[in-house]
Amino acid sequence: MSKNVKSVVFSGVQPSGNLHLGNYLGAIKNFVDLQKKMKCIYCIADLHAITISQDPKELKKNILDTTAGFIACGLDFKKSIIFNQSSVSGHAELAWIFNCVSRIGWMNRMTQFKEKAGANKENANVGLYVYPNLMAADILLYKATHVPVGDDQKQHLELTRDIAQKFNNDFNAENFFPLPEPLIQEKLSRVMSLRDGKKKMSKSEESDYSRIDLKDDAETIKKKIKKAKTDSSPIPEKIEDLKNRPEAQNLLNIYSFVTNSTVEKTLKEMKGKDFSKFKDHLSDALVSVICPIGKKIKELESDTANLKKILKEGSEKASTIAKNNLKEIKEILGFIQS
Ligand code: AQP
Repeated sequence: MSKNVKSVVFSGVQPSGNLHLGNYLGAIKNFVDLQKKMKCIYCIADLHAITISQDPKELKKNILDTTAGFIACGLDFKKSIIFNQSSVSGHAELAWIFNCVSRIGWMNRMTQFKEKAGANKENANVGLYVYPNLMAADILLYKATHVPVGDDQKQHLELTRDIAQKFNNDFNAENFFPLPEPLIQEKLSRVMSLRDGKKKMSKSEESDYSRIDLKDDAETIKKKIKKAKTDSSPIPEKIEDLKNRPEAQNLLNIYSFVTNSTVEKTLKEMKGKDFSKFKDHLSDALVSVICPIGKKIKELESDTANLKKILKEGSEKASTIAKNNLKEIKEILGFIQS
């Protein structure tokens, strides 16, 4: 990144259900750390959420709940811009422009579409297919330079860089869009499902027992961890011995991350123990990190007027930046602006 490019952080979370441990450890925790160092813009990605069928009443509630979740996790709406995506029309406008820059071949490589569309691809909505172009628009509308995301979004970030580069080349606009860099948690880039260590923890997974929600109370967390899938072997001594034990690896990763330790140290401490014993330690660690956040979310959710006010103020700030950048983009494209 050239020295005179101003650092801007952008990221978003879909209001497609309750925030969970994966969203927190993989993304939102990083959002909070970054706001101490850089200008940050965080959106509740409601336009992305409708790529999967949503009940309008439920969606409205989820947008406010996600806003409460952001703040409860430590985002400061005075310092960072927090808003919902659909209230800034520039996201949809730039996404259309990028639909005309991006290539079908690029879209066809996106693994998230393949996973989410499943076997019935022909019946998937077009929005789900071009989701990565909207994500590129979200980021580049603010000329963001850094994007904190979980490991699952890495491929979409690479596509964003391709789109930025192609736009700059096609329109002779050297360095107009920065090539944004992903900021991925090194120690824990992907939290896996508690039911299947090969699948990521996800809001839309049917079983509640597959994830820890940030609003889960202590009892629920303990119950979910107790039921979490493991295997019959005890905790090994060496990391190499976790190789074909994805569920064991996942629980040890989570424990090490939330206790600010490393997997090596955890193995030293826990080697030879049964998973049932280890799970008690894991539950205690999770309860101490998650329950205070859940309590705060519930408090914030009770004042919807306040949450709407926060989003309105954020949307106004985001719109000002978006409008200025879109003006430049339209000039580059040759549109007449009245
Ligand atoms: N399991 C995960 N581990 C690490 N990071 C994760 N993220 C999501 N799941 C994990 C990160 O959280 C941010 C917000 O994600 P999102 O809600 O916008 O979309 P998603 O990645 O599709 O998350 P879900 O929970 O799986 O939602 P649904 O089920 O609605 O699709 C992103 O930075 C993501 O990497």
